[in-house]
Amino acid sequence: MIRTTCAYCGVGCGIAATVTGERQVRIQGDPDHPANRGKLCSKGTHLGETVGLEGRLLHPMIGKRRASWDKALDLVAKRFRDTIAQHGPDSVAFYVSGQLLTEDYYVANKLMKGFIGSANIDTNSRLCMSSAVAGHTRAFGEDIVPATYDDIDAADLIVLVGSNTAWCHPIVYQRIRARCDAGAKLVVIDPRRTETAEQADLHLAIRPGSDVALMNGALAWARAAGAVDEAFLAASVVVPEDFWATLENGSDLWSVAGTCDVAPADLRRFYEWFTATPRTVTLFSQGINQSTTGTDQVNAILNLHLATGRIGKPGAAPFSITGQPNAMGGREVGGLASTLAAHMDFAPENRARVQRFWASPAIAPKPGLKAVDLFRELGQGRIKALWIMATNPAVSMPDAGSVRDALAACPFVVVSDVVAQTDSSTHAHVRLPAAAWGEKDGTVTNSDRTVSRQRALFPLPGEAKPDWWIVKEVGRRMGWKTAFAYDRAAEIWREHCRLSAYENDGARLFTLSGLSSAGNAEYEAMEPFRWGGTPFADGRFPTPDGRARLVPVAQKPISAPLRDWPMTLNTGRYRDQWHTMTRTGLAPKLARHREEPLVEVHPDDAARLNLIDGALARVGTPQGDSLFRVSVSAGQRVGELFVPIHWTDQTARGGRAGLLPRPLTDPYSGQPGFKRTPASIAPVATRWRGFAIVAGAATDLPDCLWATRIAVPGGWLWEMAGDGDPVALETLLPKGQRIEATDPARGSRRVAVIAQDRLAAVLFVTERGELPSRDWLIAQLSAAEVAPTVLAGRGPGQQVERGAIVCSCFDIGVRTIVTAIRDQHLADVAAIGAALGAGTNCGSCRPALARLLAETLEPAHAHG
Ligand SMILES: Nc1nc2c(c(=O)[nH]1)N[C@H]1C(S)=C(S)[C@@H](COP(=O)(O)OP(=O)(O)OC[C@H]3O[C@@H](n4cnc5c(=O)[nH]c(N)nc54)[C@H](O)[C@@H]3O)O[C@H]1N2
Ligand SMILES: Nc1nc2c(c(=O)[nH]1)N[C@H]1C(S)=C(S)[C@@H](COP(=O)(O)OP(=O)(O)OC[C@H]3O[C@@H](n4cnc5c(=O)[nH]c(N)nc54)[C@H](O)[C@@H]3O)O[C@H]1N2
Ligand code: SF4
Ligand SMILES: [Mo]
Repeated sequence: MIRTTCAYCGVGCGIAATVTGERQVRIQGDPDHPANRGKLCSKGTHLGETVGLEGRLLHPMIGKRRASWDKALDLVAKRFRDTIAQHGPDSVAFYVSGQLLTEDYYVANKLMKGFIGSANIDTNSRLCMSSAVAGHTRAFGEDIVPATYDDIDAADLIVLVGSNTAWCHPIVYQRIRARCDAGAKLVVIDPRRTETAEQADLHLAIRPGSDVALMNGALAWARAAGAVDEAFLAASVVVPEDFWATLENGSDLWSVAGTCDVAPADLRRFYEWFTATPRTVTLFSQGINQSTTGTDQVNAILNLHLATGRIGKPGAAPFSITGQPNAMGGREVGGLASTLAAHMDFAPENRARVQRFWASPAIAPKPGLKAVDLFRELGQGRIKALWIMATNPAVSMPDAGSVRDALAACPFVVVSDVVAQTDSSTHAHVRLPAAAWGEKDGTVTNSDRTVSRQRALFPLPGEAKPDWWIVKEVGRRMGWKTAFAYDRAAEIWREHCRLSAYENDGARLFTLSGLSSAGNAEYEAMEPFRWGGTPFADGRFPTPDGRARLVPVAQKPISAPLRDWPMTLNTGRYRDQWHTMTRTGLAPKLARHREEPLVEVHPDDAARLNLIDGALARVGTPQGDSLFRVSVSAGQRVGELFVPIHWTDQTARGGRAGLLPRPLTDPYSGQPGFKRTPASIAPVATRWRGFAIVAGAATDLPDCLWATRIAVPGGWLWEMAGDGDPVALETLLPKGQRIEATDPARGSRRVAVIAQDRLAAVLFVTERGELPSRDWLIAQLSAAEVAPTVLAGRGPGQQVERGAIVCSCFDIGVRTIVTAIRDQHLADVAAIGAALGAGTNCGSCRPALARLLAETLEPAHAHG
């Protein structure tokens, strides 16, 4: 058994992994890890399905040709060196990721900022939590997350702002639920009625972008009610002269209710609960951060906690929960273009100190380009060599179409990735094979400052190498042999710890001073630990005067809908997929919760705009457009759309959320506003729809209007629709014996391909007819012989229709659950678990089960 940390989100769950074969592993939660105490969500539970080598990049590639490591590394070093010699250090850039380990991140940051001498290294964390970083720095003087998960266990009121925690941080959510079961109240502030919101004591479906008004109103209310902690303010906080005047303006209940578009009674309930509950934890993520006013929104939350003294005490804290597994490690090494290293900025004394420590020839003189600016300059030809590591900007950047154009035009693009083909690596001149989760070895820091080890489970496959190794090799080949002479991750870790403590008299709270002497064996055996204790418990903050700052922030006017773009587009995540699906997309168990990218739209809008549930629609913005399948949902506000971010050119035609958002950013953090883009939506007519199930490796996308691909046991399921001739779908079918049936009256065609006596593929297409359930046909891929009824799409006897998968651990579908609730009179989630098993393993589906119960038992009050 090997103890490691989950590959995915910032909860940072510990995993106990047992390798059971070549590239096979049994995954269990680590009962001794403080973040999860043995639990795992659906994504962590099914990590074992993602460790195969299908689709991996296993060799360095120059263009389309395999190259030796020596050739590839020499080329990268030479092109960067030459570009710098000709155009200066700011003509090159790295774009890195919160999915790198701390050791990888440290080496990349050191190479760019200390040796190349530019700060043009930014990270996808810019898109993720840079507004939190900027907000913390404005309020506390340093980017410190004051909360820990233990605070959840001690809270009496938990406020989730802009966070779909039940889907995106499921194990934190389970901790929240446990606390609610013990009596704490849960308030969810989100324009959508998410599964998180459905279970809340109070859901405020606010107008998007109105969070500052909401928080300022809460503080004004608390102040009027005498809940401001005057003693704490006097001792520990600087209150600017205009602070209260700015705050009070427009902050009465009725004005806020109008701005936020919520019922005054609901708002009042929140304000009263907040005022009355000293032990309040406010967790926030992308609904707050990903906004052109994200930093102000963060500070509005921090103001609320500072002014009421709800910080540095158990159960009382603002809590920025991080998305990626090592977003926090990236902050610690200083991997953002706007930070230098180890929680130091670009002040002259910091630059001198870091340069001294690195004994480096150069030190970045000023902050570098933030992601959106970086890709803009790339497009304008000012960045001439770019190295992308562990991120997929051609999908995940706003206005991704322009990012693709910029990548295509850049003279030299290097991509380090674990998979061979991504929408970004299509544009790479050099692709470098990185070690993946299960092979890499180092440390990550989760949302609550707990540092854990990720450990290798398997030997490195093919020629894959750890990211730190790749970067240090390039550093050495650029001429800095001793500075990049690392042999193992532990050496880098020790250097990182030493830098955090270097000339640190306590002015920087981030320090790992005790750990810099850890030997290799100690590093190997390192237990999870949290740095920073309970920050601010002594009422002191890392500012020159030791006091925090209240930051006056005012609600910006929210623009009225535009004539041509009357809708507001929101983007975000699905429960069982991770970002661009390069890894979760491999797991059949995770694929069937949401099989296709849906655009969620309110029933009133659907009726007005002729959008039909299950049909296709085109979502457009000034940046681009893409098709989505319509899902009519009362959980949306009128005038607002929601689409998921996960589908790419590798997995779908259509469903491309990244093409749509504007590249507009917050002025302090540079974080793009992904959640609020003026958009339009219109129905798209198709002549036919169909699906294919194909055994074996994934094939290229067929040429039709709509096609999405998901993994199923033994192969792939394609869902398709189009207006042309479905003959283009033939490209999906392998060679073999064919049986076929057509029904001209319904415009239907059914094909099965048999190879070596087994089912190799089926294709079902229809213009006016029905399509059979996919489940039985998928199961036939694994059958020893081909069923005679294969073209009927069903076996003999009664078919059990599962419907969309709700419980991915036990493959239990919505129809099975609803039938059981009705027939067996199940009254609660536990009863469903006892009857079907659903929800008894990872628990990620328990919010969905609760909703199905409510809908089935009280259809009149059903939620969409
Ligand atoms: N399943 C899954 N989990 C993940 C990830 C994943 O890809 N899949 N990614 C991880 C990463 S990197 C991240 S950053 C986190 C993100 O985790 P979350 O932040 O929870 O996820 P999102 O779906 O991006 O957005 C959160 C919510 O913000 C709401 N929102 C939009 N606009 C506003 C607004 O103006 N005000 C308020 N109050 N709310 C608003 C949206 O409706 C949405 O429900 O998830 C992590 N966990
Ligand atoms: N519209 C919209 N866009 C968004 C968001 C949104 O809410 N809405 N959210 C934003 C946020 S918060 C985030 S965090 C980003 C995420 O967006 P990305 O970072 O672009 O998404 P990933 O799919 O996680 O990309 C990680 C890449 O690294 C590879 N990889 C995995 N592990 C390793 C490794 O160890 N080494 C190397 N070298 N490569 C590895 C994967 O195969 C994959 O190609 O998306 C952002 N974009
Ligand atoms: S909550 Fe789920 S995805 Fe996040 S770290 Fe834990 S198991 Fe992994
Ligand atoms: Mo993120």
